[in-house]
Amino acid sequence: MLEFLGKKYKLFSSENFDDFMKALGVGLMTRKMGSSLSPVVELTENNGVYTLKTTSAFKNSEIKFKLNQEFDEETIDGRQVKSVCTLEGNKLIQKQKGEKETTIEREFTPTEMKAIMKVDDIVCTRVYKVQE
Ligand code: ACD
Repeated sequence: MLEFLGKKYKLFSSENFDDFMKALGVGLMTRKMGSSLSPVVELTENNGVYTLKTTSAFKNSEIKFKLNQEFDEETIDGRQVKSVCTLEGNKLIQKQKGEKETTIEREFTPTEMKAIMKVDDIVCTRVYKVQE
């Protein structure tokens, strides 16, 4: 069992999230709200089905997927995309194909999770610390 499954990671620092959202066409009010939040991310697995939950005071999101299998996803900002997730060691790599292609790489350690999110030429880095 992967040691980071079932751990809750809370946002600690964030760089370029506003530019990332802007490139996706997210409006000003939602961007302001999105930037002010400290979401909690949790990845779990049951019989090969992974669940990635993101919770915050404003919006919650939950996606379920099998590794390497394309699935339909509605993103937090309401885009309809085709996503595929792969796991490379402790790194969950999510590729979303839609009007824009985005990649979210989440690297888990026992104490923190680092998400690198890319769209166009924008790179957004968010670091989350494990909640005890
Ligand atoms: C996180 C949030 C990851 C968000 C990644 C992609 C979403 C794209 C744009 C965000 C749009 C609106 C922002 C609103 C809320 C942000 C937090 C919501 C959490 C469910 O993993 O940190």
